[in-house]
Amino acid sequence: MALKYPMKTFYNHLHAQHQGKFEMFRGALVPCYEVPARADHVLAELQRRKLGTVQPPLPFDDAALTAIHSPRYLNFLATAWDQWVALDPANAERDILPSVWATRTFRTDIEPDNFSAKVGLYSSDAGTPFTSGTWVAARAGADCALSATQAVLAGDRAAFALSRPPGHHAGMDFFGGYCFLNNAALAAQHLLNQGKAAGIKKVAILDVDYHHGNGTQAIFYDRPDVFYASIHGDPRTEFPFFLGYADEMGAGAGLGANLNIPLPRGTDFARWSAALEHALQAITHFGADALVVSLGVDTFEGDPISGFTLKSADYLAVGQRLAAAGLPTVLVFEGGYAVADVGVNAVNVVEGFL
Ligand code: FKS
Ligand code: ZN
Repeated sequence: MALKYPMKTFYNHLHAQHQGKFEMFRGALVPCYEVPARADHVLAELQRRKLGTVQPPLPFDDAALTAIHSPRYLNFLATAWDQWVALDPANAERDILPSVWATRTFRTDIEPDNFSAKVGLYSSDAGTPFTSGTWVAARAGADCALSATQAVLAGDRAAFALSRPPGHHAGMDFFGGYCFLNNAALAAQHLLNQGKAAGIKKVAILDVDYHHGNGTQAIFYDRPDVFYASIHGDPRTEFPFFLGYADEMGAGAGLGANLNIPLPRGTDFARWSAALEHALQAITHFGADALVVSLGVDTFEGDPISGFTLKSADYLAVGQRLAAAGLPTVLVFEGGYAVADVGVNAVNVVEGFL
């Protein structure tokens, strides 16, 4: 296949180190949906179609992480597994799952000594197991997002960070929704921090994952230099439930730099692509100099945990429309749980873009 230009994919070669066993669902532990095979399928499909080059990430130092995440949260992530196993050597065979949280009226300025309390302080749900290899995988995933950003800063039209665990539910100081480090936020901030010479002053994040990227929105909510736009399942019925409503438009200096387009379960591509048009027009109006796409393909009709009805061929059109925005673009892989189709769907976006 003829390529107008090659696209670099930065593949997280350590992603399979993060392999949760179970997530809590309606009082039972059920097998995780966010499995290593997801990324394996995307990689295989990229290679099958020979779309660009696949490479491991470059190593970035922790300063790129502290631009988004708090030091005490990063310290927790880096040490959590050792603390867990120190409680009981038998814990080495069990994942960490949160079970207690600092909800309204509780203090969050104190990090308790109790390990379960620490897990609760730094998390938002019991669907996100932390495993022996979670930190190593998430850290390499951040390097993928930063490497793809670096490629775009160096002049590439676009680059793809192919990694898991995903990122858009991770906040400044909490994990949840299968996410630990917010890869899209790291990419956006890196574009701003390193993009001065390239004339990058404003960045847009377009989140097309089925779920609202509550972490990303919250990180940039009061910022005028990062526009966050998201098309997602209505949080009244869909995860993450407590953020992602249409009346969230940003705060303070960031007022007007946040756009949520919640859509009902059952939404088809006609309605979804009208929302995409709306979001991209808002991004153009904002005057973004670069684009980060939170690329989830759980909008697919066959997705087991989502409610939209996009078909595989639709993702080609999505990629074409993203490219037509004409911005330097970092694509960051997020959700998509129809494991057998996730490769075709994600790579259709890449191919459509090219
Ligand atoms: C299923 C409950 C599902 C959690 C859904 C998390 C979605 C994660 C995602 C990401 F992109 F981050 F991976 N609850 N029994 O797709 O948004
Ligand atoms: Zn999702």
